[in-house]
Amino acid sequence: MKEKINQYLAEIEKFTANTAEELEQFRIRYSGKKGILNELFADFRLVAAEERREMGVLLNDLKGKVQQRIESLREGLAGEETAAASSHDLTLPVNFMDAGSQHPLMIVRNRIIDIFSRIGFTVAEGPEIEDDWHTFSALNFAPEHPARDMQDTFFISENPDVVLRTHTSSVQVRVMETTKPPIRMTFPGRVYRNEAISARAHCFFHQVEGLYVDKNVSFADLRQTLLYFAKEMFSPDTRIRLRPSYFPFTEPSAEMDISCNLCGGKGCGFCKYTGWVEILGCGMVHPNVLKNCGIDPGVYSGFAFGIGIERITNLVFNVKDLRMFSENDVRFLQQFESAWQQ
Ligand code: 2NL
Repeated sequence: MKEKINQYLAEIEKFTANTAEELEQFRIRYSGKKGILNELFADFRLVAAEERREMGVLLNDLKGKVQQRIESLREGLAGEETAAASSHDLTLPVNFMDAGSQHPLMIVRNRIIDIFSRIGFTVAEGPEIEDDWHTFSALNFAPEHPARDMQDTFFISENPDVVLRTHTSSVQVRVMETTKPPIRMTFPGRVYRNEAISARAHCFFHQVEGLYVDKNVSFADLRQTLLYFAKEMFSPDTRIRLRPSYFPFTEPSAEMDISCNLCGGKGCGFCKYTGWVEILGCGMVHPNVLKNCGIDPGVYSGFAFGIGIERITNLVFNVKDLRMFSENDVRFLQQFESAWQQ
């Protein structure tokens, strides 16, 4: 019996449990109803009187060792379990935070503002909800001009003096009314037109307008400034062409084309085989507009231009459908993150 006990002691000392299940098997083997301890205590009754004392001590010691072993292994396993549940697994892949990206229209808008800021144009913004004076009358729109039609402009029906601005020129009027020239500024912002929404039209779009008012500002200044812009915006070998046009607020007025940046002016599907692509409208500020804003057209002259941001963005990024700009589909928006930054 002594021998057996020593064998068991060695086994207990060596035993380790990797799982709770293994530990339970061990417990049953020793402390179970038909386990080793009960078996030994049953045998103990048959032990001769002179050996009883010694055997009793050995048996009780074995029982204690079994108990200790089970307890210490149980603690170890529980410790591992809580460690697994609560501690961070440093080998797991990182959850990257989506950094977001600039909207393509804002990339282009900022680039336009930046190009003009390098030749001294500061930036001004103003209200999207305007009155008739700043939107139409001050800008030399005739009383019956079609732009004043409900079909083209969003009016507030209770008060037809309140409109959603159709261009950022209204901000220019506000600046001219309150600022003594020289004025050299760009005017970015959202503008509204009463259009049925399609791939090619939307009820709002974005503009950067520009204004330069000082003594002796000429059409040559207009042309050179816009040539600088075209070269900075597209490429140094870009050429420009000014075609006569009409706006109520400029005289003379022009439409500006750039040499097609896809085919270099040779003619391709994109420029409809003309070699030229229209990018903006411009002209010399009409004397009536200067007068309406409190600036003496006998002393000052100026040029102005209006750039449609969607149009330039379509040119640069080849976006086919205007609606994409306001749907906020991240699959669309994410494409512009790194493309064509400064
Ligand atoms: C276009 C054409 C243009 C202007 C905007 C302007 C503003 C004032 C006075 C005179 Cl306050 N002109 N702005 C001038 C010519 C053209 O925009 O097609 N824009 C998208």
